[in-house]
Amino acid sequence: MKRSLSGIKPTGNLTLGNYIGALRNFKNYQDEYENFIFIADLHALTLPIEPSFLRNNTKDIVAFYLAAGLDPEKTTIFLQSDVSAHSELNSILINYLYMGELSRMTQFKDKSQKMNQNAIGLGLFAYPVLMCADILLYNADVVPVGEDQKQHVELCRDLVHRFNNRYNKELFTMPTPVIPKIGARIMSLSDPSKKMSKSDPKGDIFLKDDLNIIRKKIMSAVTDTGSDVYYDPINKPGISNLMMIYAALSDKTIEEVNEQFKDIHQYGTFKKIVADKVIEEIGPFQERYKAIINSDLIDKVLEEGAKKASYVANKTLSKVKKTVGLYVRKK
Ligand code: AQP
Repeated sequence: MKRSLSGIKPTGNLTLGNYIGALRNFKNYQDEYENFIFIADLHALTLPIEPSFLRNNTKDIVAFYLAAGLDPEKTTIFLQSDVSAHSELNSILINYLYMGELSRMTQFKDKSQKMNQNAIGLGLFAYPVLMCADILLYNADVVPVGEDQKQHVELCRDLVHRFNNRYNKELFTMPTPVIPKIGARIMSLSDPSKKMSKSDPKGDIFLKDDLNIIRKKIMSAVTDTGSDVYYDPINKPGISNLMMIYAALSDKTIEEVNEQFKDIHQYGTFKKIVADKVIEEIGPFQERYKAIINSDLIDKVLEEGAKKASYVANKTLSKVKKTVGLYVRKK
């Protein structure tokens, strides 16, 4: 059976962008693939973060995974920091990616340019190396991600070529990024030129927002001049973003949504339909989350997940160590 691997980093409150671009799709892989889904908590340390915030976000993500329909019997749900092989493979792979290619990563450029240039952590720069370790430890065939993570998976593909060629063996499986056709890049509701992002929350809808707040945020989303509702991301970015949200949550294509709204000539009416759709989906999701977040299910799932993930990851790590010439004692 082929493997799928994905994760979310607990850097903030999860947004509707994370839900549509990632979380909502994860359960689709658990019947077809051997599914590994983790919480990328080591990645969350790449920017300064309050410890209690990180801990709470981590618990939240486990509860969100379960509320989104991930079944621990079918999907291995685990914490990155529970599987030490991630850090160990990172220490090896860091020698096989180059500073030039890491400095060209869009996410690094975006995040680092907002920072004091003398205080950019090495971890932020080397973020894609750890992400390669995450993917390659499980020999993942597919990596479901939103648009912004595609570049990192492509860098990982370069690393696989380089590593396998250097040692003349197919040690690592070539991963393929899987980007949702609809909703791979949900934009901010207050500035549709910017991605909705949990660590830079402007115009975000959070998955834990009160439903009334969600409605208010959608009703006051920035729109464009005019009153017709059609998809045109260049000239109507605000309306197009709301259409994208609606399409993703209705499992419809943009063409179908264009057709559905062609006779609506009032943004207010359109926004109300979008708000109803978001609430129809997020309302029951929040109820499931509330039933899980204070139960002992979270620790049980993580404990079981750590065992299963470590077993697979340690096997790969051992092969890599032998391949690069590290001495591995017979057991
Ligand atoms: N706005 C978005 N639209 C669609 N997909 C999105 N994703 C993130 N934002 C959107 C997808 O969510 C998954 C988890 O992302 P991550 O936690 O690994 O970090 P990220 O990609 O950097 O997401 P954020 O929310 O912007 O986090 P911060 O602010 O911490 O960097 C990924 O599959 C991502 O593509």
